Amino acid sequence: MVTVKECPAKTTAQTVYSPASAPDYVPIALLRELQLSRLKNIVTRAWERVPHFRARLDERGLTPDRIRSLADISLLPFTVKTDLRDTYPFGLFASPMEEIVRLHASSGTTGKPIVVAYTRQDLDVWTSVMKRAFATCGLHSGDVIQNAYGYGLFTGGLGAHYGAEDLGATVIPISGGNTDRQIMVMKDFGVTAICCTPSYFLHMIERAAQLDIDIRDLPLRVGVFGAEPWTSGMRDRIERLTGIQAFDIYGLSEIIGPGVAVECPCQNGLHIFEDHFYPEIVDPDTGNVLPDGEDGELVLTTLSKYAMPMIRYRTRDITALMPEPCPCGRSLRRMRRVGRRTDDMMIIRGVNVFPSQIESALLEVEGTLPHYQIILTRHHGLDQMEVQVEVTSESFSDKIGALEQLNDKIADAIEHVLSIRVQVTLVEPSTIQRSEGKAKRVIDRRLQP
Ligand code: DLL
Repeated sequence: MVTVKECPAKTTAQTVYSPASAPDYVPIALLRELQLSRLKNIVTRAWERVPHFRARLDERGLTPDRIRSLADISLLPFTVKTDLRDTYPFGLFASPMEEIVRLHASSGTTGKPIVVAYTRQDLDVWTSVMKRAFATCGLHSGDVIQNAYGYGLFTGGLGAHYGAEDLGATVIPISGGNTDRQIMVMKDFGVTAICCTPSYFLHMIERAAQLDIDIRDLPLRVGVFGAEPWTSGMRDRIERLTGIQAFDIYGLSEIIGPGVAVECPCQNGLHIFEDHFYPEIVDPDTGNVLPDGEDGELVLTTLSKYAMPMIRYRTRDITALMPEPCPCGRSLRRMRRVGRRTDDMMIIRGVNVFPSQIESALLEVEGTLPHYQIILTRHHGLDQMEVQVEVTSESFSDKIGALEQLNDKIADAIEHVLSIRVQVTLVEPSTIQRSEGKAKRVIDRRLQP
């Protein structure tokens, strides 16, 4: 055990930290030691029990005892989404079915889902990281948490549920959907925190206004939003409209579900629960490990997952590690918020475009709601992009000239970000379909006849 100075934001007392009693504040040397011993264990477990992983190591002439330092992780092969598809449904499991107590699945865009498994111990780890995540957002027993992430095969609902219960908070397991009931519950049950996708919360804000309810008058003070990319501009908008503090939470089914990383009150990057998930950033094209601070693809290794260890999983999420200490005092490294995925990049007239860039541009323009959709089509072999943007009812009732001006303003804002002019179409309020979970930002009509 090591004695270190407590974060000034908390108390000025001297405190003793250990991985068991205060994992978020554990001294870095101790954390690295813990990570290495867990890494060795997990690689051995995967090698002994998962034929797919063993074959990959054999191809490279590697055995688990070759892992002597954390840097040696770069010797290990990557795991990619197709590895999960190719071994569907249970091929990557490292535990017998008698020890697996839960399955979840992520729908995926094509064909069969990805199936993920948990032992009792894995569920305990998941609960503990989610509990830590909620505590990081300033929640505690006495808070009333409305959990509007979907319950079911999606990991959001149950993942948040058990973490919130373990925290001692009162959980309302409302799941997604039925927005009027969500608002009634939020108001009548004295809800202090809400969990859902940021796009769904935006829809709740809008619906509350239609019902003449001002969220600022309610006891709601915290939002724990994730499962999809959202910009810091969107956060500002949400906080301004509701008076709550909006935190970003990140995770993915293949690794555990929600609870891989979360923002602290500094709201500058997400602390990764590094005692369970080892992060690397790689160049998406070459797979080479990139230095801290550089943007690249996040690769995660589960350090304590029994049922389905994931070694160097390529998340396709683009971010960077922020090695500088955080003023909150947590020793866990941070990653920048995830705004892009390697696979949601569109190439329009030779320019790389991500949906989050469109969102940032729209948030700069008054008179629009951040409800938008990108329609991709192909004319004579060239990709075309149309951005449909909902305007507020006040703007919509304006004269045609004012709407044309707004259209130009939006096209200018997008051009400023992308350096190309795209077609902008203003649509009436409530025309773009609202999602109760992850928003569908891009409609791809390029392959339609
Ligand atoms: O979305 C788990 C989750 C539930 C996270 C609730 C947070 C809150 P999947 O359905 O497997 O799992 O989708 C994982 O969603 O690889 C990212 O591309 C994206 N994603 C998740 N959280 C964020 C976030 C859950 N905070 C995929 N910011 C990931 C940006 C996110 N993207």
